[in-house]
Amino acid sequence: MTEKPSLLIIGNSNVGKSSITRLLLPSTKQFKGKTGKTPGSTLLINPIIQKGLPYKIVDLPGFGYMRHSSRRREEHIKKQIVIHIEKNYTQYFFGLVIINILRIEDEISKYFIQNTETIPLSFELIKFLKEFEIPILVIINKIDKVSNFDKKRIVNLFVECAREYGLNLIHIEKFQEDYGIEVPYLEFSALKKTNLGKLKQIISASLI
Ligand SMILES: Nc1nc2c(ncn2[C@@H]2O[C@H](COP(=O)(O)OP(=O)(O)O)[C@@H](O)[C@H]2O)c(=O)[nH]1
Ligand SMILES: [Mg+2]
Repeated sequence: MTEKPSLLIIGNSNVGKSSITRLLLPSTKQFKGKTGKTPGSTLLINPIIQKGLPYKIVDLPGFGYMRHSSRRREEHIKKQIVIHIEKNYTQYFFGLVIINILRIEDEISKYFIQNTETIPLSFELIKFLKEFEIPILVIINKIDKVSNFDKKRIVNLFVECAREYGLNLIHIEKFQEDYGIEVPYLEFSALKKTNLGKLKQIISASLI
């Protein structure tokens, strides 16, 4: 029997990884949302396997994942993520990079506007995953927390800034290529289940 392929769910702490995982599971009874927690500085990789779910879910912290952790610890975790992906990239059929819409402006301001030598960590992560040819979808989560006007403004800022780093982010509805320079994004709310049907459809389509 062949093993189930894995779905990667990756993003900083508090962006909604566990909430999104829960929405994808046929049964949420045993799921307490404890994946991706990293006690000490060891990256805990604990795939979720369920009957009726045709893939495993692996939840990993992003590249700059905690508000209260030291720079050193963050670097250490980042190294472990890199090693894990280098070793295991073939098991991943798809990756969801989760971003909190409320964090975008801060990140861009810190890493792009104030210091043009650095790269926003989300873009670094996306580029890293692209190198391994893991098809990815960027999920811009928590859109229920902003007005429609702000949503458009922030998403535009995100897309334009990504372009400065050679990343072509494109709305999922306009996305066509499987592998290319383009990376699709989906506006999402785990709270309101906005675009959940779309997300499930995209994941299923990439399983075949
Ligand atoms: N308003 C809102 N809150 C959300 C959304 N997704 C997650 N949250 C909340 O954000 C917090 C962190 O979510 P969680 O799934 O634990 O994030 P994780 O640390 O990435 O696993 C929780 O309080 C969630 O209820 C969303 O789409 N909208
Ligand atoms: Mg979590």
